[in-house]
Amino acid sequence: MTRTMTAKAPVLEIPDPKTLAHEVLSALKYRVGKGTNVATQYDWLTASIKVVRDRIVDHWMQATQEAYAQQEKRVYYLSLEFLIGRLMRDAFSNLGLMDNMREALKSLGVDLDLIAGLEPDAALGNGGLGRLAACFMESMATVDIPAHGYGIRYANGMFRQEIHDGWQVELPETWLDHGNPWEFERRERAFEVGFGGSVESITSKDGRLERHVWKPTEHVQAVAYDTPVVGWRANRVNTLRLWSGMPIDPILLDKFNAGDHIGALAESNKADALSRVLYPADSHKAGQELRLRQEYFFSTASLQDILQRHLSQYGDLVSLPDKAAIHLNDTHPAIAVPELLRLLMDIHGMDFDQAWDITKRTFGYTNHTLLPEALESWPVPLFERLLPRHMQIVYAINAQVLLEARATNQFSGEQISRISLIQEAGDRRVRMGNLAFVGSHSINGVSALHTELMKETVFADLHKLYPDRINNKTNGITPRRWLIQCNPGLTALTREAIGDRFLDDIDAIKGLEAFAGDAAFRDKFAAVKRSNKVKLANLVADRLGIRVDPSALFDIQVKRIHEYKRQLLNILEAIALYDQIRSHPELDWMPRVKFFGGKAAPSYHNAKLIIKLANDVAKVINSDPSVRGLLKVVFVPNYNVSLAEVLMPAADLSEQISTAGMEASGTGNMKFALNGALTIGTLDGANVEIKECVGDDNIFIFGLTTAEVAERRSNGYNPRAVIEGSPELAQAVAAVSSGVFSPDQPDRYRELIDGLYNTDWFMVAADFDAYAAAQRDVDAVWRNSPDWYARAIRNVARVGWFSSDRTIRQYAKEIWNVPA
Ligand code: 26V
Repeated sequence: MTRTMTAKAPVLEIPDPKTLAHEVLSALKYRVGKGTNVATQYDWLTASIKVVRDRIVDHWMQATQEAYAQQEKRVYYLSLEFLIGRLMRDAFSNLGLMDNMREALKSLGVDLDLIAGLEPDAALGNGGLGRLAACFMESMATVDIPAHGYGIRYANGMFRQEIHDGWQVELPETWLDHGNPWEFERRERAFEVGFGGSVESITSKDGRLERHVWKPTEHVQAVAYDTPVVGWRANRVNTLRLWSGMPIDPILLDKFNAGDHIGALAESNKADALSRVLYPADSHKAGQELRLRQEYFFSTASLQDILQRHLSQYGDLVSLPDKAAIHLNDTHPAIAVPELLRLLMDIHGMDFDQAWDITKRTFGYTNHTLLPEALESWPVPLFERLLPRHMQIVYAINAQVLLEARATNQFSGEQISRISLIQEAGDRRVRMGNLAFVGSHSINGVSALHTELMKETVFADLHKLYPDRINNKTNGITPRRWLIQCNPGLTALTREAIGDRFLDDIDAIKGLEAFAGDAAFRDKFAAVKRSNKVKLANLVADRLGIRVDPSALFDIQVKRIHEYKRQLLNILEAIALYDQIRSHPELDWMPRVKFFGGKAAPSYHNAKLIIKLANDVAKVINSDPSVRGLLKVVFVPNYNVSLAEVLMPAADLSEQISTAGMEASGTGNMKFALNGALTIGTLDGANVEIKECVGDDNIFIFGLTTAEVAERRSNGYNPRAVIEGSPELAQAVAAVSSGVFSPDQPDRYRELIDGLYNTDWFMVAADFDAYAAAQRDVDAVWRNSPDWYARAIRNVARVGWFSSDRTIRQYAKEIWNVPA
């Protein structure tokens, strides 16, 4: 049956403020158990969420029943990270309740913005990969795809960052302290998860091998917690199902009774550890056993759930690929490939060939990084000890793949060894990227450039063997959170100019283009930008005591701190500019504030040093009277989704300056542009496509291309000579190395400086002059304010294509084979 014939979700009915106020009061009384006289702000928050959640539930059940009745194919998105942030505004806005709810709360003496600010940020992700999963969940609901997200309900998400004396300090994040009013605990939806043990082979009477039985020695259970995900105008409500680890026997009574009180709790602690904490390093493979346990824990629970749902509806598993598309968000759930084979063969009695065919037709896999240090692989001995049956299955898959490779007669021995799922050089390891690749019918990159590089580098040999599997799906962002909600001023102005169609179809934002030449509109646009900058300036004044001028150019680089993202290049340019301002006070400098924000992996030494440098440089520049306020540097602590919602609308300039070839896509670049910032960036990741959309005149591109980076690296790049040949850079580097910014410890940055002089793998020196020149071009355009805003408006008008609705429709059509 086609979708057009299905009954639609209930018509979106918008209750008046009086009704809502009544519902909030009732929720406060009956759900929170408080009266208005004793209610805390948190209680009001909980009551408000309960009211909106109740409304969501009607749409949710309808969508679920509809998917069942229509036998629709479902999408299952497996991801170890969902960086969803706060949900209340999202829900109010998507249900069209924002204005009436604000008024309802006001009538009760409650400030919506105040309680919204108390909602904890669900920080169940590191950065780009996790936030993409959150945007995808919202877009799948919006474009009406029946989908479930599967992940882990970490008790402690991404750590909270504080800056003490310029250094990053990590504190535990405890988002569940006040409970989680959004979720539904499903104790009955629990699956057993085993680890360790051995494999028994069952043979028939005539000696034929019949099946394998895995006998794990450890058992825990995964319990489901469901959070509804509301699409725009509540088109559809989908489910984010997060697993929590629980012991099967909370207390081992025999041990307890024997007096071993600690031993009695051992199982409970082990189960608890599985969903305790999110690994905070997104640039280095974790290597710890607990991480592999987490990966298996959530993969098997999700697959058991999917198979159970499918079996109860269709009665067999042969039809699985027709009714379920399971997507692997990076290799973190790649263990699901041998796990599905195990379930199909060992539990449901299929033979390898049939199970392998079903597996490949069911899975799709997205690669999010080419950095060799981030590609997952697990030591064979660890894999074998924890998952002995999966090890056997990996060998069986490998035998099959290598047979296919050899049969083509196209591969040398070296190529065959690169195709193998087992890395033999050094210690033997299971390559999770290769496993995800061979077990999927589609492997996609996240920008055009990244996808081409995948074909040429990590997956070159597998691409030759299976040439029709790699495809591109350029990332996107949800315009609901990243425009409509976070930038109400620009949304209102856009509605006034071009009407409401862009709210439902972001392509219609193209209509703004016509206003780039309209002086009155440009003034209004500038006024919106200014008020967003005032909001950021106030936040910085409140939290850091730093005063910044909202009429200065707001230049922002916010993202994880990593050498390849080159925050160091930006800091060195700030130092060079500082030097210029002091040595040429007679010149007419354009006032600028450089904002930095981002977390460093706790074990990433150089990244932490870069944070300290940014703070040291800020301290010196901000307190030097000879700068006359023309340059300020601000490091905003604890960058997260909620802060991004303040930063993106306030930016004039978006810094996207990674070494070409190293940033898979970037999504912050898209958020900034949609909010009217101009980009200064390299030809890396999705910047390439942003440039194509906005046009060369509306973006500042500089620096080496991917091919030039490779060429410089292979032709004996000499950073020392480059530094010595650039007076500005040499001066900036000398200032850092002589302790200008660290008088208390002049050699603090020696490692960073030595790295620059001796290796400079990330080509900071090679790109410095081009970057500094591009920054002076920025100043020149900024000086001519009408021209600047015309370009900013063109950015907004031309980046509708980077909506995650577009991305999701492409996945639906080209990978999942579901209507959208
Ligand atoms: C790796 C690991 C290794 C083990 C510890 C935990 C952990 C967590 C994440 C990762 C992989 C991170 C890859 C990643 O975040 N890639 C980013 O994906 C974005 C969405 O596609 C993309 O925009 C960014 O350019 C890319 O860096």
